[in-house]
Amino acid sequence: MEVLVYGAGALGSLVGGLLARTHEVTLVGRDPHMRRVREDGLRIDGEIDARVRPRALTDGTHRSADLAVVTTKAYDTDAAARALATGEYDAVCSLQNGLTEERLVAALDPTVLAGTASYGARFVEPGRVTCTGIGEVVVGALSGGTDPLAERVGSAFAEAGIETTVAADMPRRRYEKLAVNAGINGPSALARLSNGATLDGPGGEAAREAAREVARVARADGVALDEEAAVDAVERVAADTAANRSSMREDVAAGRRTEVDAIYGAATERADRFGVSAPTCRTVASLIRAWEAGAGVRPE
Ligand code: KPL
Repeated sequence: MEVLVYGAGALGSLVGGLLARTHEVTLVGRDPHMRRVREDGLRIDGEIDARVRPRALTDGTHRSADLAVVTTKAYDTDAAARALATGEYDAVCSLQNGLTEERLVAALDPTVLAGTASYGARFVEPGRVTCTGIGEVVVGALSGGTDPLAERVGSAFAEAGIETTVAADMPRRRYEKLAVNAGINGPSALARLSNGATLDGPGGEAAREAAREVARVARADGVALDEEAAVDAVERVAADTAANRSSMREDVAAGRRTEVDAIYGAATERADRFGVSAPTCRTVASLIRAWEAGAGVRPE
């Protein structure tokens, strides 16, 4: 299969690199990472050891492939969609944080599949990414049910040796992932703690409550996610990735913009839309946005 991976950050490089073991992969990202991949290939170390040679581009416009996988930061989704709209793809699959798929659907003709990825990835240096934890990629139809395209995409991931599930319940899984991100990312970034320590310490209360709020929003949106299941998911992911730093914790440590709007903004906007109260998500969002403003990385 020909695959274009749009967004060669840590996760995009890892997923693209793993796919490149079996498929024809084009990575789209920034220099100097892309230049190094072009010159010397991509090195994956940590839990997986591989050296692969995907194509590496800094411009993802006017391309075509069977599949485009979107792995940009959530706030770059519209830019990714604009670039992908100039090319031709049978399917587009998002592996991003936040509920970004609707934005892709609004901008693109090809079928947009929902996806989640729980592999741990850390960008080490240009041309090198570390797999910090074997997780799973889950793909499926955005509105749930079965879809032959999702089966095809799932087979392509599995052929490349990626742990893959093709799921018929993506609406629930997307909200569960949002609950996990709302539970772990903000509290871990504010407390400057690893995922495990965040849940185990005093911040664990806010983490669990944020997850419960997302579950209530999901139910108001007609998606069956109960509060206990959302809290279980947060606890499970925090335990599985105990030593890892969440992406928001990494963003704050590096003085970068965060995905606060895609995670907490999505949760609180939907809470408002459905008349559900989400005070914890709102407070965490406000504190992270205050940090962004103070650090000069908050967009106008
Ligand atoms: O997706 C994540 C992130 O860091 O962005 C995990 C590790 C699941 C924590 O929310």
